[in-house]
Amino acid sequence: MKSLAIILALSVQVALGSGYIVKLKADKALSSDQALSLFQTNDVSLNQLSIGTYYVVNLKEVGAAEISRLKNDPRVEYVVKNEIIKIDPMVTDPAMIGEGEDGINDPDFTKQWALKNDGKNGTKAGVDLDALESWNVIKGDKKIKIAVIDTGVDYNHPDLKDNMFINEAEANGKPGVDDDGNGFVDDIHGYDFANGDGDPMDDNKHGTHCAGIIAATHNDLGIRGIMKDVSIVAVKFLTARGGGKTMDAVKAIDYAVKMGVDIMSNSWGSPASSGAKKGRRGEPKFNKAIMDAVKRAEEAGIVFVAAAGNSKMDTDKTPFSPANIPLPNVIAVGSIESGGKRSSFSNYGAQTVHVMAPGSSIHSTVPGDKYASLSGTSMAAPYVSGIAGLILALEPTLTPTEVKQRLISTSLPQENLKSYSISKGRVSALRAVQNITN
Ligand SMILES: [Ca+2]
Ligand SMILES: [Ca+2]
Ligand SMILES: [Ca+2]
Repeated sequence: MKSLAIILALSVQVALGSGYIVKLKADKALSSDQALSLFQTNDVSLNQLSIGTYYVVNLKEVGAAEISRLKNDPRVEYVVKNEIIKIDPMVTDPAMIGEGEDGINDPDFTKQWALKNDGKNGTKAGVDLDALESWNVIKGDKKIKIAVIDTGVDYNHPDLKDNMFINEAEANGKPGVDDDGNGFVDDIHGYDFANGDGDPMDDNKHGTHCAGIIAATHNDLGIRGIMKDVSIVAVKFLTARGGGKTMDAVKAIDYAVKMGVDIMSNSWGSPASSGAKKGRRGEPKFNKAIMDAVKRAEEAGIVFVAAAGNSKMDTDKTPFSPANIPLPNVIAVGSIESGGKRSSFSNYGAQTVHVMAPGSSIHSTVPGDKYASLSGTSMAAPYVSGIAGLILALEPTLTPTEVKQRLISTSLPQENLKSYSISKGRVSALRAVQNITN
């Protein structure tokens, strides 16, 4: 089954290319005659989302004159590339092993320097999220829903299954039937927009790794998530190879809004300028379809956490999307390593990266009852999503802007990190939940 899914995903990408997204001004779809006259091809797909009506023109090459004709049509709001967005994780050496921790049974907890750094094996004691101390204040809440928007999640993983969101109407309903009437068939744990079905099983490993960072169960297996209690909604739009189409990302965000999540955790992205047409004044730097979707999340009061990217670049100069979309609910996360320095791969930005969190040699869950260490801002982002979850578990009425401000103002200032983010330091779960700002 798994190899079949991979082959299908690949063939779809090759056959369709990425094409163009055309957003209509009206919320109503065109008749088939109208659509044919507008697009002059039948190779289009309609997406009616809460944020409007979108068509994807599935042609690899659309000429400049054709784009211009579409843009100038009075029915069209905008035309943007349905570009492929990617993840960029880096596999590293096995995680360092430290001493055991009293009262903690998860055997690999000692590899989780991000939660408790004992200073062994070249790490620096105390460079961690103060997780143990924060759990004395709050351990999370099952009511907090976090969408992991990624390659899917292995919802059967023994260290994850207890913290997966369950859509009860679908879990107790009929296969092939949209039992809760939300427009998505059989979405028990979330949805798969890469393959268009209700099964967001992870066929990569990236999404399962991110989910474990937030939500691995505190038990006698493997590792611990930064939250003991939480509900993970698996929203897949990235394929087995870790790439995904812009339109599918938009659909994924729209679905997560519909499901009423509190936080979206986004460990993906691309340089923002690639979506813009070069040399044109007034052209948006960010893909407008993605911006619309994030704006919808903002209007729904949802925190949108995003990885700052792994290109060692200053995002004040080279913006990264979606992390640097200028909306108040967006939190851009850079990465630090276990010695307390910026991870060598991490993007940074004194004005555009909000906070820094552990992202190097992070041990977490991967599909098939396994664990692995990965590095990237992809790993730092879910730690911040989880801390945002702890904050909201304790203070559920905070707005996304307040959660973001809390994460920035309670970060521990660090001389060697001060030029890399607005926070000038690194996040601490304890300081965040106790609102310690000194
Ligand atoms: Ca459903
Ligand atoms: Ca069903
Ligand atoms: Ca565990």
